[in-house]
Amino acid sequence: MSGVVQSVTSAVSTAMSDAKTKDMQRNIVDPANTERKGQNLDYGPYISDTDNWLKLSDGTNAGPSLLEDQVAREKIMRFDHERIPERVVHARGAGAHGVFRVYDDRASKYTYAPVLTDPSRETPTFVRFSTVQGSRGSADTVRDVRGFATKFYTQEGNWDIVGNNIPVFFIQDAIKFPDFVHAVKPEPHNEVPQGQSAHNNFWDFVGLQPESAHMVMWAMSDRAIPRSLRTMQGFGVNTYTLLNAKGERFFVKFHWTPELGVHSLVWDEALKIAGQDPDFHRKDLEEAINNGVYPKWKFGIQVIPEVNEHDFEFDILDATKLWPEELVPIEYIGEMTLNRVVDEYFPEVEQVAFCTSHIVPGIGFSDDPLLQGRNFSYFDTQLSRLGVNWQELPINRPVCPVLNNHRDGAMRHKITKGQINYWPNRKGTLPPVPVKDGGYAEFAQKVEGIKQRVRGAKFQEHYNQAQLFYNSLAPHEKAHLISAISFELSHCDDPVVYHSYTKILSNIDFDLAKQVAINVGGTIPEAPARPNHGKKDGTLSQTHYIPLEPTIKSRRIAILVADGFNGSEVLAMRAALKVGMATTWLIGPRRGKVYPTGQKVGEGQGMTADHHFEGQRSTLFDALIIPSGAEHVQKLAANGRAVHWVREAFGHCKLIGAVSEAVTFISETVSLPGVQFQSVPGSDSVVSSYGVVTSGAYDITNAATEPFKIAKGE
Ligand code: HDD
Repeated sequence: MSGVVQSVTSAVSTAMSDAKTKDMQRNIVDPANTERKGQNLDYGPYISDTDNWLKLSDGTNAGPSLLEDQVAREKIMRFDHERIPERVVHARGAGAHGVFRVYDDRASKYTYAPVLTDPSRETPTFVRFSTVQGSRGSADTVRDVRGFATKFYTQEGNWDIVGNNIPVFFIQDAIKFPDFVHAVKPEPHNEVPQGQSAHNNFWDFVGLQPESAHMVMWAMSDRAIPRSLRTMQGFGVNTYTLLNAKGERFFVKFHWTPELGVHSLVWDEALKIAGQDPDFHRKDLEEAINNGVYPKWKFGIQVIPEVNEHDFEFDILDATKLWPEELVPIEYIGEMTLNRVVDEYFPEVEQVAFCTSHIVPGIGFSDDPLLQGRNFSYFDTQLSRLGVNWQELPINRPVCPVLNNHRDGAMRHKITKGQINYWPNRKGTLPPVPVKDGGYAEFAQKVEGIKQRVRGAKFQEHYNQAQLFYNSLAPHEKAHLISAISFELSHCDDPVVYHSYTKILSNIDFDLAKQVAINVGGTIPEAPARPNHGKKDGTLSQTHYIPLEPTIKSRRIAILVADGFNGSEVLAMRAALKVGMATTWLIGPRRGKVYPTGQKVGEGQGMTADHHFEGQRSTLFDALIIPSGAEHVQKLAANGRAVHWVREAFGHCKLIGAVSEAVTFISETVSLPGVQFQSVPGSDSVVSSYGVVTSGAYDITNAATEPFKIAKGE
């Protein structure tokens, strides 16, 4: 097998991080940079009029339109066919380009795949994030699992990790997928609901399918309402294998851990944003990349040598189970940075097609029954979405040359020269490549068994890890989870459903089951269906994933003003926050000019408010600052929407900064429940509880170099 390593790595040239960018450029058209004088028809000629259908007219009366008008017919025909079938799941998505690099060659003890072992390589990647249930036009912030699909354009071909932001799945065997998806998707008789699982059929299904209990806990946790696509973990979910140069095989799970930590919205925010800005997540991704705050994830692997496959109380090939980190630690071997937004949505994000079966030498499958079925399904679904030649589309084609004897089919782009399109042939054209020269090597796995429809013995246990997850949550996370299940079950109007789900919950935690049953009017269990084992794993709570260095990078900070605010203070704050790579947004009584102290309204230079109080709500920001200025504070206090802005931000646990007169505005007018203000002896500062940071005066002298300090609480 060492020959394989040598030949594979020797084929590796220097870093090719821009290989995919260059490849895509072959298809990029830039209307701002063309020698063409203007619009032309698809077959070439210029169009002289694109607004009037050719008619038989005397100039006064319109007259009949003529079918001979190729300009009109081409325009309408192209429009009629703009849509392709949307993905049956994960229809709504956002994507970006990036690069992947390993830190060193430490993974070579597990694999000979250069993408995972060669630190001199920078592999181009494309990531598509998605929600699962809703259709293409649904909102971004709905409660749902998020897809996290990564395409690595390696020099050996494309490798896809088609993962989620949750490490486990609803079902164990792929044959159940159509049932699960039918149950979660809008109900067939009325196509309700859109973008959520809060309906009878979903809860009916999961109530009768206990293997989904673990995943349901995750889906009802804060993981399913992420603050940003950039602050989610990613998981390959399925068990793959790695093959090393000695021919040894290892089971592996893939992990993405975000640099900025794992953060979620609160449910009330998620609900409101779904209406206020349904594109919140895709815009956030674009905004961060355009501002140079490139989303970054560490890439980790959990590895189990083949000989240890059966050492665990769960089956390591069961996708409803995770591998607890205390048993199998994550080894971080590399990182991915997303650094380029797409040029055009449809050809890139809509046409990208992932396949779990797309792996490169050094990586293999396992007998994970969910993965085995997925390998068929993705490859198959692309045929109905994109047609047989989908792998030739710019976003899907590999950066390495592709040559074989596949031919023809609808929309074939490639033109292959020569007389030969079969093997073997008299000229020896395009022979298969032996393993020693880099050909893909399947692992020589010994298999024996009886043909039968079964699942492994350990696949029968469904609750241990659901308990582990629930036990590991922080108290506020548990409270959120209980509210989430209660919200969903409250939307079900068939009592059978909430009775059956309460039973499932009493297998996980008695108090959880009782609380939910009380909330939704379910049957309150008298005794737990099984004892809670009480074990915990700190890595399962998202509070475990905070950034190593506290940072305000990419945070959206609203500065709330009315006319008569302290202008130099605002300028200084903005400069300081910019140093910290946060973005600031001036929110005023109207969009456009607002006037600081010393300038008359309607006169003077003013400053530009980015939005007015109604136009953007507190939900769309991470923190809020109210500068000083007696007049502006008086006006804010008289404006119900401005007062609501602050109350709502407080209710969503946002940090609130207030300076001088604004402190009184907060303490007296807004009167936040539970917030106590106390003067600091010997200074003009006032401190308060619950993340409200106030100051007697803001020192603007060093502001440009010293970021405004926004501390959590005091
Ligand atoms: Fe799937 C899309 C993730 C199980 C069948 N899936 C899809 C996407 C993601 C996942 C992220 C969107 C890809 C994109 O952005 O284009 N799916 C998962 C995960 C699973 C999983 C993490 C469990 C480990 N999926 C799964 C099963 C089946 C499918 C068991 C079928 C047997 N999934 C599909 C699909 C989709 C898809 C129908 C729709 C569009 C597509 O594939 O390209 O084939």
